Formats: sequence, C-alpha cells, structure tokens
Amino acid sequence: MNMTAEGYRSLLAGIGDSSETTYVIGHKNPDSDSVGSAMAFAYLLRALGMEAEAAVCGAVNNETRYVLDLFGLQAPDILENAEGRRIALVDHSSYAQAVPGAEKATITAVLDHHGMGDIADGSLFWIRCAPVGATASLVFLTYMECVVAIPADMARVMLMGILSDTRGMARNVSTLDRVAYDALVEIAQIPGLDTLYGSMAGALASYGEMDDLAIFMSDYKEYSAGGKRFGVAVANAMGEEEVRRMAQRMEALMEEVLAERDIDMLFVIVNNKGSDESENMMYMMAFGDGAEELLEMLYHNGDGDHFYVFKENLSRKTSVVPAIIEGMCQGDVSADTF
Ligand SMILES: [Mn+2]
Repeated sequence: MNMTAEGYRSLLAGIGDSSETTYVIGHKNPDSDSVGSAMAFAYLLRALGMEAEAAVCGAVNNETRYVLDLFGLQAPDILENAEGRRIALVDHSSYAQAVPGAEKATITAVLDHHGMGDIADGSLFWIRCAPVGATASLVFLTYMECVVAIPADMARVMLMGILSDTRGMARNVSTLDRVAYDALVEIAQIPGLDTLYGSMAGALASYGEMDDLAIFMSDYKEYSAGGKRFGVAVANAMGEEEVRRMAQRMEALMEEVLAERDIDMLFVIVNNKGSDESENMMYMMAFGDGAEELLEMLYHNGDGDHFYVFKENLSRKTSVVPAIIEGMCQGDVSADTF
C-alpha cells in the first residue's frame, strides 16, 4: 500500500472499533442515497478491520426496495434507538433528521452533502461534507483514497444512491459524481442500466397500499433556522394531472401534520416523475404562520390558496431549503421573531 492510502486509512481508523459495532446510518425516512451510502460505507469500514454494520431509521421506500430486490440484496436492519451506541452518520448532519437517541450516542463520523446541520460531540470526529450530487459519490472517493477494492454489490448500491439523488445523472451532477458514476458502472455491470433510473422513478411514484399520511411521511425532513422549526415533505407522481391530484391529497393533511408536530411551518413539494414534456414541473404548498408570505417573497408565484406551481423542478436540498432558511433568517416574514 502506498503512503497516501495509509494516511487516508489512518484518518478513518477512529470511526470504528474492532470490538464494538459502529452503526452506519442515514437520515429518517430513508432514501436510496442514504441507504446505499450506509451499506457501502459500512463495508469500507469492515474492509479496514472495523466492526461496522449498515442500519436504517425506518422502512426503506419503494424505490430503494425495488433496486435492492433487483440486485438480490437485503435492506439494512432498522436501528430504533442509537442511545449508547457508536454511530457514523451518512447523508445528513442534523439531530432533527437523525435516528432517535443520536444525542446520547457516540458519533464517530459524518459524511454528507446537505447544508451543515447541528450535529456535535465533545470530541473531534471524522467529517466529510461537500456540495456534490450524492453522498454515495463521497463514499466512492473514500474507497479510492484508501485503495479498497469495490465489490459489484457495493458498486450497485452506490450507483443506486447517485442515480436517485441526481435524477438519473440529470441534476446536481458534479465532476466527482460523473467520475464515480463512470467507475461504478464499470464495476457494477448492471444489465439494462439505461432504463434503471426510469424504473426507479416509477417505483418511487407508485406508493402501492400506502395511505396519504404514509406517503406524506415517506420523504419528510425537519429543519430549524432563525429559532423556528419547519418541515419539508416531497411526494411524487407521474404526469401533470397526477401531480395536481397528489398535491390536493397532500394539502388535505397539512393542517393535521402541522398541529401534531413541533414545527412552525410546513412545506410540501410534489414532483412530476413522468417523462412527458411537463416532467420538470412541480407543485409546492405552504402552511403555518408566515409560510405563504415566505414563499411569496421567494418565488412570487402563489395562487393565494397554498399552491405554488413551478415550471422547473427545484431540488429540496440545493434550492428550496437554502432559500427558506435564508428567507427565515433575514426575513420580512414575522420579522419580530426571526
Ligand atoms: Mn443524498
């Protein structure tokens, strides 16, 4: 092994332990990047001699289930509570999105591509955050640095994460994502790769037997900014007509969710996952004190009845949440409290 790889490996050495399991875990309401990154990062730690296991905060979504079934892989086990455990966080960096008990766990690593969250610990730990398309690309880079061979299964789960978060390499694709994608495709040898993302999107937008609240919660995240807490849910549908119908179903739940959770504002994005000419459109809705005023200030396109229709698709991570946080922190909105 060369000196550089040895140096990189030594940086990771503190993440795990040879006797105590380190749980590598993504955010609540897990998505494909979160799950794929956890699986591949846990494998990397094991390859470096640590006791590590991938875990999830809850059941995987239909997209992740579809891909794991296709590859004949098991979803990681659910970790209900991390209190007293050793955990490495992937694809998030805030307590609001972390496994219950994270405040009382020993956090040994954070690997993320979202805006920096509030995760902290008394001791210094390994952290890698960068504005790339997928956390899985950062996992790939770490394999390269440490010179650890990537097995086909791990290449596949990393590709699952990259395809999901970049919408089939069409959005937020950085040079690293491109490099990772090309290298992983070579290793993964997936038959029918060209149509894989389309099938993933279809699986994501087909909620099967799930009721509206389960759909709402399946990709829901909470944030805090300017002393306020807010939630942003993402739902998906195929085609403009279905998007409108899904938006109405989600709208019907918002008052209830707002009342039940400890949040001040609630936003819902409904994406069009269809491949017709309207595929980039999306709906956004806002509820709670000052929420509509905030969206109006940011986007000027409300219909005065909670609905905001966009002709382009905006990413929650790179566009919507940063805009809301900025709006909240500088805001004309309830200026006395922000
Ligand atoms: Mn991600």
